[in-house]
Amino acid sequence: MTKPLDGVRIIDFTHVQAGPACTQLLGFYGADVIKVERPGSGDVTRSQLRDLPGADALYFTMLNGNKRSLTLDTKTPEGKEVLEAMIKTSDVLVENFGPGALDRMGFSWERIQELNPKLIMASVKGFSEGHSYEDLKVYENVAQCAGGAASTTGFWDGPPTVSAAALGDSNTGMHLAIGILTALMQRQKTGKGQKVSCSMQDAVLNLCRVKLRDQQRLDKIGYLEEYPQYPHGSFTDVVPRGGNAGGGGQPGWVLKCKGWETDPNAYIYFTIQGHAWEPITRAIGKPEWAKDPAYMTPEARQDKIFDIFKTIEEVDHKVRGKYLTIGSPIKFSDLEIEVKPSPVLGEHTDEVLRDLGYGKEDIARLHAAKAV
Ligand code: CAO
Repeated sequence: MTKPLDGVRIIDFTHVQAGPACTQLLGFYGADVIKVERPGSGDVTRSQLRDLPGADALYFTMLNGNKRSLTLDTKTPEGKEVLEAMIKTSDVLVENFGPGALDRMGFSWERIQELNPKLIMASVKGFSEGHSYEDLKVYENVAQCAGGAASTTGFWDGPPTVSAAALGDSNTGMHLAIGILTALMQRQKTGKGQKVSCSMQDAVLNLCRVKLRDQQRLDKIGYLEEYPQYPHGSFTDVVPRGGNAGGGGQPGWVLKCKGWETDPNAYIYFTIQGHAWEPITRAIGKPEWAKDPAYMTPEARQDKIFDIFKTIEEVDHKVRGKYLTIGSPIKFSDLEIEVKPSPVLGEHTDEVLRDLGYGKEDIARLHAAKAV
């Protein structure tokens, strides 16, 4: 079956999570993703948090399916020569090295354009170009703090809290994938490649749009009526942590279900939408609240919201071998996505070199020079 990205060749110069999440997605959709890793060691996640001795860790396998693996030391002259050949014959180069690493390797954006003006170069960095922190290396949780997610997550009497969702890593990778696809579309019109970059801070901030909305409302009126702090608590000049509050027009909270004393996940997220109020009052045995002006509207209920939630909680609710991974979160009506396993380190080195036109002797020479 023809895949949408068939024929798109991607040099996958990524590691850890933010970059690999992006390129795996493009691999799901048919791109030929060639993961370039340092000989001998490879992506650090191959050996991080191993659950099977000698086998690539789940951290690696779950982010590097649908790729081929080439080992290449791009700091050796021979390795540079192979990378140059790849740049000349590829459509996209994706990287998430520390700032400046690619330039130090000898592959600045200017040099890449000389080698292949049609190439799209896509990068993830912690902070965007021109930012005072642009030179910093960044991991997930730093981005969650810098992008406003951590300070607005958690409970008001506790510290800022990071999310279990990879808002800094995989989220940035997803943003970058959109950027790459957009640049491929533009290239169809202009014939030219371009540089696409997404900072982890910006990608987190993009998901914290409503918190920025709240900050501006707070600056103006001094309170946020949908937060648990209203009307009894107090506000400072920054958006507070709202616990599990809905954050929109409908109040919501995490409520205990039957068995919560022993099951850490016996909880349900409960949202009271306006039109659902009347049936809720019947279900919780408080039909008189349906028409009571003190409970009828979200505004009237806000100062009693925790008593209401308490009433609801009293109600009863009900080697490697195979590994579990997550396929494409995006579904298509005309595309069947085949999820393939991640490659072992260097599995496709000779195959990729042959694709580039290297003969037997040349391949032997590169192995002897420890460039691959
Ligand atoms: N051949 C030769 N050298 C290679 C190589 C290869 N195949 N692959 C990597 N290297 C080199 C790089 O060129 C770099 O060399 P310098 O000495 O010139 O800097 C060196 O390996 C280290 O690369 P790095 O800075 O990317 O790695 P690190 O472990 O020190 O930092 C990370 C990791 C993630 C903090 C950093 O890469 C980073 O900030 N990336 C951008 C933001 C990002 O993506 N963060 C999310 C990571 S997921 O949580």
